[in-house]
Amino acid sequence: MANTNAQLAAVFAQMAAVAEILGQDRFRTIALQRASRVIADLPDDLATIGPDTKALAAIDGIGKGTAERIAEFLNTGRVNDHDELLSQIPDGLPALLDIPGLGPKTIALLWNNAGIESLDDLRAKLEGEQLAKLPGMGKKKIENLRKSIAFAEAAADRVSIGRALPMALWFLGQLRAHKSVIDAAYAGSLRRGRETIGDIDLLVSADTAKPGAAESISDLFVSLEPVEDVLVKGATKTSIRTSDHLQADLRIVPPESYGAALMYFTGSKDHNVSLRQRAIAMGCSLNEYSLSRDGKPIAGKTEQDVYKALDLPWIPPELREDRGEIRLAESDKLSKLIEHTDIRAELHAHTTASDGKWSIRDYALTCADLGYHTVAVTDHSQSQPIANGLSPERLEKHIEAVRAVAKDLADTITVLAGSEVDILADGSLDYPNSLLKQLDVVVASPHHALGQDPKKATQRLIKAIRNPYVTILGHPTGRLITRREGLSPDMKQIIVAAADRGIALEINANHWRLDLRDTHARAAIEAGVKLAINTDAHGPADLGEIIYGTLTARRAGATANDVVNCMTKAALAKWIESSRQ
Ligand code: DGT
Ligand code: CA
Ligand code: CA
Ligand code: ZN
Repeated sequence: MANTNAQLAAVFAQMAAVAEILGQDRFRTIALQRASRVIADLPDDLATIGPDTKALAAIDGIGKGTAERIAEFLNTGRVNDHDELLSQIPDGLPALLDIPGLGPKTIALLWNNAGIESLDDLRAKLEGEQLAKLPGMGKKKIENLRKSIAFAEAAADRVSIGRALPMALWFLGQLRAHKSVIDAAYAGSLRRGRETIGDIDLLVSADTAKPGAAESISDLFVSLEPVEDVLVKGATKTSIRTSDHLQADLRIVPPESYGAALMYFTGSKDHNVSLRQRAIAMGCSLNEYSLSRDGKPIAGKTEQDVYKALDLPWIPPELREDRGEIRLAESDKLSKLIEHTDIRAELHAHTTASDGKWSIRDYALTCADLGYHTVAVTDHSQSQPIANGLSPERLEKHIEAVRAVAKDLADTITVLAGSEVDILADGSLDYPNSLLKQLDVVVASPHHALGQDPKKATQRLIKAIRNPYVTILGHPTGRLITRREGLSPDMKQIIVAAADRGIALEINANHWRLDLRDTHARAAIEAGVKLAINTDAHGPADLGEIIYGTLTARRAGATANDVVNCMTKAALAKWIESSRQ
């Protein structure tokens, strides 16, 4: 299974949190947190290395103790120390760690001083006055906690696309290996590229008339290792839940219905309803088996066939939300959407100078290998001490280091000196203009005070946009999908300010962020504002997140022309220059 690393990273993170709740030695907590981060960032799957303590301890950043626990996990699926820690706190307490803004210290306080042992306890006590009297709690914090719980509950039954897509691809790989499977695909919200996914919809084409064929495919499906519960198992539909709480539906259809079924199960429901009405108006009927006239199927093998029979061009799944795409398709006005292979530049990434895991040079060379012509080095600014943000003095040295690499690699790739400058709570930037002036690219992003009220947040971001040296507004809301709501500025005003200044708004491609979100990106494009799609990479593996950014951009209807990262080298240089005032 491809997510052993993620599972182990979560185990270590939870050990760190529980140790902190228990008030254990701070160094133990820090070591466990570090182990969690190292494991999460490993390029190779630990399961492929196997439970060999020596080989594990040879990995950079993994000590003997961590190696032993990893081996234990690979052997038994559990870590003894983890169970031991959990046994010392009430069963309901770890769930509190999932509430955004609620950390181990506060949880310890709530447990020790207010007897809170579960989310239900917390919810009940939040109704009363008592919690506000605890040291460090206060009215404002209580109010934020209430909001966080509501947000976490609303998000609870959906997962990030970054979790669902790798799992879906893994399932498809297994299913395609079955001899009766002719074709297989994922459908549903995942295929439409939504930022969160309710469940994974898988579709298989097989000779369903052949006795036992469909049954043998569903037998294989339910026997796969990640499957924990089988919810439904029938002739054509099987539903399962994985051990990490993802739900997946598998449907098996004959080849002549594969296109119609793919269309139907890709949705969205509203898009389907509109298409069905169109079919009826044409004297036909449309369902998951086929498009039919007088009860006789006329199309169904491929999606293209069905759309064509409906007198429409094929509509990309990301647009199938019934937001006017059918009208555009009718008049042949669908534009060619951006593809991740159109990306030619990365303009937001971190190196070892702040909290990244690679050198300036490795970053640039990895991007050159991907065919990029330009990269910007944008390490954190001074107000981000946790991320090892650069003081003005360190930034000046860092600029020199970037310039040296740039000179060295001039024939290979253009390396620009930049910074991810923190937007402070009042909208001022974390470096003086005299320093920003020396940079080629300034990505200005909010990182803290993300609970600010919308009006303040709007003023804050507009003030940052108006700084004459800003090139890109980075992850504008600071949200973390299913974890943190982030700022809720008036996006219309932000877009007007960005258009006015000629800067780009970022779609941060990291699957936890996808910030700007699809609808805001669409509004930006309509206002003529350029988008930047950046991965915010901290190491080589992160560059792959670009797919989530381009999916979001496609949902916004973006073409390559809307995105600065798709410009030619010369055009990008010119645009960056023109974005300065
Ligand atoms: P999700 O799973 O909540 O992220 O969103 P979807 O869109 O994947 O929804 P899901 O899994 O319930 O169903 C997959 C697709 O199947 C959906 O996008 C459209 C189609 N579908 C499901 N139920 C209906 C229905 O009652 N009517 C129509 N027209 N289509 C449906
Ligand atoms: Ca679904
Ligand atoms: Ca479903
Ligand atoms: Zn960043």
